[in-house]
Amino acid sequence: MTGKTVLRNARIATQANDQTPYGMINDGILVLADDQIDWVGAAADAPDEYLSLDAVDLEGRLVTPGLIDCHTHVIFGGDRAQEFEMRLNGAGYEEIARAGGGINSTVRATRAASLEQLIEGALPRVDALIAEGLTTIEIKSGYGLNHETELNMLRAAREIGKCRPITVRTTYLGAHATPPDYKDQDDAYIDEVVIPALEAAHAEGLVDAVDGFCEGIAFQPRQIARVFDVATALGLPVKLHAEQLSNLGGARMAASYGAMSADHIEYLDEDGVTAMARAGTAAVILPGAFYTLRETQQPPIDLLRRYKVPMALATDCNPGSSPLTSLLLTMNMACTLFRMTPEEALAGVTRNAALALALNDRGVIAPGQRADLAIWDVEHPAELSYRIGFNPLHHRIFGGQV
Ligand code: DI6
Ligand code: FE
Repeated sequence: MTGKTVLRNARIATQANDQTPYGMINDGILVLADDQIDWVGAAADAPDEYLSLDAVDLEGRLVTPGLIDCHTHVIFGGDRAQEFEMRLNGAGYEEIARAGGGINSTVRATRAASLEQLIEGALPRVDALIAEGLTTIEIKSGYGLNHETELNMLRAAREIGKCRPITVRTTYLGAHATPPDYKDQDDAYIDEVVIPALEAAHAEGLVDAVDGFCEGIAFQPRQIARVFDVATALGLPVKLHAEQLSNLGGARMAASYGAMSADHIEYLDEDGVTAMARAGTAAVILPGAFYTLRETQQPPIDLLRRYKVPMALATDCNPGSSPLTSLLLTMNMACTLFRMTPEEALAGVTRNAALALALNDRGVIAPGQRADLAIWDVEHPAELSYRIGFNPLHHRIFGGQV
């Protein structure tokens, strides 16, 4: 019985059954064996062999799965604080973009950064997320928009996974915007940069999934489909920024490729929701971008509930529309802005975030799952969504390591 860690006197939000809200087990025991969960249940049901082991007393603290941020752009050069200030002094978003600001200012700064600078710049953001119990993060490219820098962003993401105790899942987002060097030549950009860079990044083992931005100011569904065809041929799963500012039918198109998720989706209609439900495509709700852009169109939460589309929540951490590095604040925003329940919010950053990344070894607390856990100084899981700007993390366990 060596190599086992027993945690007792725990209140465990397993997210693994619907017999109790949150799959809650009060007075629970957790047994970890190496990097996996070996046993979980009520103390009263624990096998004698576990009760005789030395145990860590959690003194009634709440245990949840480690948090998962399933949609981020944490790697980028520079920042856009000055644009934020300019907008508050009256400048328009488009005016700033025409003056060479907006996403293109981030592209310039990202291209100018070395691999080391990209890593150094992202780590404080990643560390802020880790300090709140994050154990898995998805990181996108999409601010290079040329061959070399798109690959460098993905290399930086892989390096971050080596220098922090977290799992990093990379997503290739070459189809994020058309860069200035291809102004008004979207199709040529896709043919000459997006697709060849995807093939090269895949050959280097840098890509876990492929994403795109389907929007009037970005790419049309038919253009994204060309990228998804290549992804599918390479055996890579896809996901999509869809219906953020308008409804182009992006979610439906993504669902037709069996997409893991459709993200943002403020303008999604019932047609799109049913297509997602049929395809098993998760919804990724991003309240940070809604808040920052002062959007008023709400994502169709009731329809997603009615058709049982799993709802994940993520920061969308990026320098333009969501400079957000807190999953706890994201949960609070989802509750207050979208009337998601605290139970849905917690599932959104655990079980459903794992679904959105097609990771079936995490996101719930059950035997055989990874021992990625967050231990909180709170009594009830609703407290995680309720407080604003408060971090009650007590300990984080990654792969069984405290
Ligand atoms: N949707 C967004 O809100 C961000 N990207 C995307 O696809 C905006 C990115 C930026 O402004 O830098
Ligand atoms: Fe995004």
